[in-house]
Amino acid sequence: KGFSLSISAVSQNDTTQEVQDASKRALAKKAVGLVKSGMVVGLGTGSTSSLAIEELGRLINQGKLKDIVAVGANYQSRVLARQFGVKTVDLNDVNNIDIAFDGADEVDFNKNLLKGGGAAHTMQKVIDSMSKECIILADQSKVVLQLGSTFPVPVEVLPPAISPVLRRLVTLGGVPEIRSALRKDGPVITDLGNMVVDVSFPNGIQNPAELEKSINMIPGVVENGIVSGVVSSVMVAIQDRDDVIVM
Ligand code: ABF
Repeated sequence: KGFSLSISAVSQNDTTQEVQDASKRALAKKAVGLVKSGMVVGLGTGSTSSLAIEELGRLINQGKLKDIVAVGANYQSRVLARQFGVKTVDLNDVNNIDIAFDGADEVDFNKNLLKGGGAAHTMQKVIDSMSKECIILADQSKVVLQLGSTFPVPVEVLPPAISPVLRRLVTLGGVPEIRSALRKDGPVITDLGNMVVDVSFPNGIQNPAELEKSINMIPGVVENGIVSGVVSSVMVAIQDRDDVIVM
């Protein structure tokens, strides 16, 4: 995640991981089967989206898909796209996106998402929300009854506004923690140059759409990881049955 350019799913050895990887790959293949020649494709981040990028490249290189251009949510997805032969353009060079593939940290049964584990949720939300069709790729461990059950809400914040934003997040019932970088003595800095605050809500998130708006109303907040009312369908890989369910 983050700035790593490797597809972490492919480098693991243990059997559980291999089964999980195989089901993620099957999911990616099924999703990319929805792409048609001439489409503008939005590329999300994370291990499952990375497999979708790889699969898209495979179909392009085999000549099964033609005239595809893609827009990537962050450096990771853009670099991977080039690596696998998918042509990328700047988001500002396209008027619309036909289909976008993205991952999530949590998905509820109303197709609301919690994103931002990879600190790329701001641009992911821009791409996902401008796509005619936004497809989320998830494994069954991501499906929850209520958002916030297993992950805090990531909030991207302008660094000079960090203290007032932290105070306002507390007034919303949150417990904020600045995300720090692994192997570095300092905060995570996003592709956009901002900090990330992970906010847990001990009383639960009853209304994701309302909380999404309330957090984004705080001056100094760039974007938060709740995504409501954007997703067209969620494709969930069911490992035990080697199957995919579409929500
Ligand atoms: C991104 O990648 C994020 O919003 C989410 O944090 C993560 C999901 O990654 P994975 O597919 O590896 O679980 O889409």
